Amino acid sequence: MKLLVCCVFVVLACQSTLADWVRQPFWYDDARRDKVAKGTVWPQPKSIQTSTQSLSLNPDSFSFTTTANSATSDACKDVLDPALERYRALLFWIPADARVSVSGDSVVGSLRVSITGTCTKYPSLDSDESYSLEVPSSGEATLSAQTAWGALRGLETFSQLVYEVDGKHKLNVTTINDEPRFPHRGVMLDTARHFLPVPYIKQNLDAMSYNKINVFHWHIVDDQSFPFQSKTYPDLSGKGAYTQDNVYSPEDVQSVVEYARLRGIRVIPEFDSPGHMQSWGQGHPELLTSCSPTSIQQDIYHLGPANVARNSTYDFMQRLFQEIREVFADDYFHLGGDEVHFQCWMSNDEIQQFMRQQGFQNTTEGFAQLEGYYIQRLINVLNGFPTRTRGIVWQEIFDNNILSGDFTIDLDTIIHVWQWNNSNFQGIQYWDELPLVTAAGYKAILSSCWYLNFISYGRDWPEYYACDPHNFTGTAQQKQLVIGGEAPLWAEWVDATNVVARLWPRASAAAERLWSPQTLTDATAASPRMEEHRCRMVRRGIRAQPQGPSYCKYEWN
Ligand code: CP6
Repeated sequence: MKLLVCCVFVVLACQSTLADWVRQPFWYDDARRDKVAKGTVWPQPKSIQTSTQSLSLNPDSFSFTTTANSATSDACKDVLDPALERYRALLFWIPADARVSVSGDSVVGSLRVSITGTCTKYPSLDSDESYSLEVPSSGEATLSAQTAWGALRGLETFSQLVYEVDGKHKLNVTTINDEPRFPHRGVMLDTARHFLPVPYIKQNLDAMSYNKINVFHWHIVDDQSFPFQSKTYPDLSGKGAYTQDNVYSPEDVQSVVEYARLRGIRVIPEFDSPGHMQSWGQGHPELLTSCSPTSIQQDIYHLGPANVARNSTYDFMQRLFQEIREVFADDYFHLGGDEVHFQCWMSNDEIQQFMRQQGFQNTTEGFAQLEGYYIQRLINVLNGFPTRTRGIVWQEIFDNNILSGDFTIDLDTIIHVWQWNNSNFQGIQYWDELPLVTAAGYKAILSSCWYLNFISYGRDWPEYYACDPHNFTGTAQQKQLVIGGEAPLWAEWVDATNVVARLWPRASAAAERLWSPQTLTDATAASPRMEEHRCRMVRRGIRAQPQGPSYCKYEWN
């Protein structure tokens, strides 16, 4: 009897939750979603006025024109011209044989692009991405930006305004003034747990540009493999890659960096050390610390974190980083610094002796100081480069400094906050960490709440959408130091078969949080627009997964 009551209870409880999850939203019917979400923009612009008056585009005669200012300078054209070509293809997706003539309709004949500032070869943390866009009821549409990067964002918005009605490309009379809330809006891909072929990286760069994401954080190597092919140290990938087909040659990296640049995306390399370096040890065991057999062994080779006691380690890193700096071209370099286990260092005589020399105690605090010492020496390497280069480090480096009571890391280093606290992981909550990091004067980027490698049943993007990098107590000056965030996709359970669907459209939730006004928080209101955005990505060849029951005309493509 008890069992029966229990079963009935479980069945009822499950039914109600299932019903909640699967319940059709009010816009389930595609015709109704069309009414509320057609031609909507993701991420939502800062300011947008849309009229119900609709205009048509004529694929045969529509033109892009450029105003004779910076837009016609070589530096701007370098980025703008290929972008106009890409957006022409994205604008007119209705197949020629399904198009209906727009003669007699009010038509937007052209989009005039104007760039009023100067253009730089690469996007950077302080690039201006603002733009304004005007689609008037007659005459030509205009897009104005300070830089080519702003023009790219405006072109993306313009392309999203266009929707299909009965074989015609339509858009409404609209005025937009837009700029991002945060300058650092990233996605992190891990190509060490599984190799990701270059075409998949490029497809994700396309998707990033559809979401106005401007940073590709490339976690390129880790314990499991070293796919970066170095000219200086060929054994790193020669012995540390899964196979010699699974490597990124200098040309591969260069082509990814160029593909990203043309989309206004920075590529920030991460070469994680002194932990997570097992694969480096395959070709260069001398870089790593030998753990004594009695210590907790990190792997079958009995090698632990970098041997930070040897000058030769720093010389090696200096030469390798120099090569990396040249091929990646960004002003920032992610040094890692996460998850270092101190037991191996503790067990090694050379390290012990070095610590005594440095005056570090044989305690957790002492090892925290040792790691800080190592990272600061790498930052000194970056500081010595001909082109100014700054470091990004995972939060442990900052936490270690607090622990050891001794701030040794340069203040222009960015602290990357990734931890959280729950029953599965005991770290610091980001709203407790960000006040400390920013009070100490460091810039911060947030990832803790955007771990896309976690999956669960149902619609999970509203959770990502709810997270805000300014969700902590602090002064305006402290808030200012939080420059944005990144959605990381750790790849233990991700490879080329599932990377796109796992990332999109879930990363879009973080993209809107990082671009749009802070007051835009209602996920229910955003749902039809999200589904429209997902369907648009599918239409453009990005196989983004659905976010609940819905209809997308292009899902069979
Ligand atoms: N690899 C590296 C990882 C992780 C980190 N660094 C990680 C930790 C916890 C989770 C997922 C990923 N796999 N190098 C932490 C920054 Cl849940």
